[in-house]
Parts: sequence; C-alpha cells; structure tokens
Amino acid sequence: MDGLLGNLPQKQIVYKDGKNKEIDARPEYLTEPHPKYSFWLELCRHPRVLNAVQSVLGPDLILIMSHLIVKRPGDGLPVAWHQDNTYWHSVQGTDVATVWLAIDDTDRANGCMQVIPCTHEGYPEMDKVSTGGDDLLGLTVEVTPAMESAAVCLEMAAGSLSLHDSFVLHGSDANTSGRRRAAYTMRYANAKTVAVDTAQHWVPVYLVRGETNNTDYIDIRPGRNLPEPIV
Ligand SMILES: O=C(O)CCC(=O)C(=O)O
Repeated sequence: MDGLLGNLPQKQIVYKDGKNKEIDARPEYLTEPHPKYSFWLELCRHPRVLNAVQSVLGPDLILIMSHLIVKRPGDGLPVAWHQDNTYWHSVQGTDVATVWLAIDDTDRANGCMQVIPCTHEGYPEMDKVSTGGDDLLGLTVEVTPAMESAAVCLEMAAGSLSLHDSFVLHGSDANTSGRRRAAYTMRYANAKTVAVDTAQHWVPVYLVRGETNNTDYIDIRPGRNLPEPIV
C-alpha cells in the first residue's frame, strides 16, 4: 500500500457530485487495485475472507470490484450516508455485499465506518441528493434524525473485517485525528442470482468460489493461477 500511496498521480478522474470529474488526487479514491496487483487479488480470494462472504451470500461467489479508502491524518474526507447499489448500474440483483477490511485501527476520531441497521430491508432504492460539501461522493440520501440516531459506529482493530449489504445505509465522518485510517473494501455478489453486465462494468469480474454459467467471468478459484496483472 505504501507504493500506491507514494505514487499517487497528480490528478484523478472520480465519480463525484453525480458525474465523472477530474480532481487533485487523494488516497480515498484508490479504486480497483486488484486487477493490477496480484497482492490485492490474492487477498480477495483468501479463504478467511471468502468464508465470511459465503456466510451471507452463499457458496457461489464473484468478486465485482474493490476500493482502497485511505483517510490521511487530519484531512481525511467524510463519506455521506449512501447505499452502494445505486452507484453500480451494471450489477443487477440484491445478493451483493462488501467486505470492509480494516488496515489501520479505526474508531470515531479517525472516521470509522457507520451503518444504520436494517435500512436494507425490502431493498429500497433511495434517491440521491447533493451534499453541497466536500466529501467522497458529493451525494447522499435524506436521513431523518431518528434514523441517524440509530447509527452504529464500527470501531475495529486492524486486520478485522465487517460485511455490509449493498442496500444498507452507511458512511463515515472526516478523519480529524492524527492517525491514518486505511481500509480495503472487497465487493462480492452471488454468482447465480446476480447478473453483471460485463460490457458496461469497468473491471473484470472474477469467479472466486463455487460455480457459474457465465463464461465472461475470470476463474480465480483457489488453486487456479492468477491472470497476468492488467497494467
Ligand atoms: O470507508 C468508508 O469510510 C466508507 C466505505 C464505503 O462507503 C463502502 O465500503 O461502501
């Protein structure tokens, strides 16, 4: 990760404020390291990670994307309340979840993840509105004070992971501490109940466990060789 942080480009194109835009690069936006570096792809098929995912999504699993979200000490961006699924138009289905792996210890002060429990029930698709502020996405959803007061902070030790549904409301505050807050998010779906339009999707989709009929997915189930990194 130090290599990635040390080699941040000057500018990045990111999806923010509802469109692709060029910004001064920030380490919160290190997207899709897994097709480019076998270290990250290997992590995405680690049996301990996949066992956790299987416990919620079942035995047939695809890896659909990943993001490194690194909040620097002092000025790490907040992430406003959002649902992941409304950003992923090439992914159709509800059996989709994210593994959020803590790379650093994370707590309220350095901007740990927060979730509003049960907001995924019934799979509502909430409308997005502008935050009007400087945060990771520039968009949020309307959250009532009662919903917000139910939020749970996921304070976690480095090396531990949480799982969240792609419809559940979640976000995080700015990092106002003197400590970095880095996390790696690995996004998975049930290979049989979720369809990914690989022509529209921006990274390859990998079969990591179980079976699929979709021949577009790259088979990296444990024991298979990893493909050459995509530069
Ligand atoms: O790491 C964070 O603070 C937010 C993560 C997030 O929004 C996600 O994993 O979908």
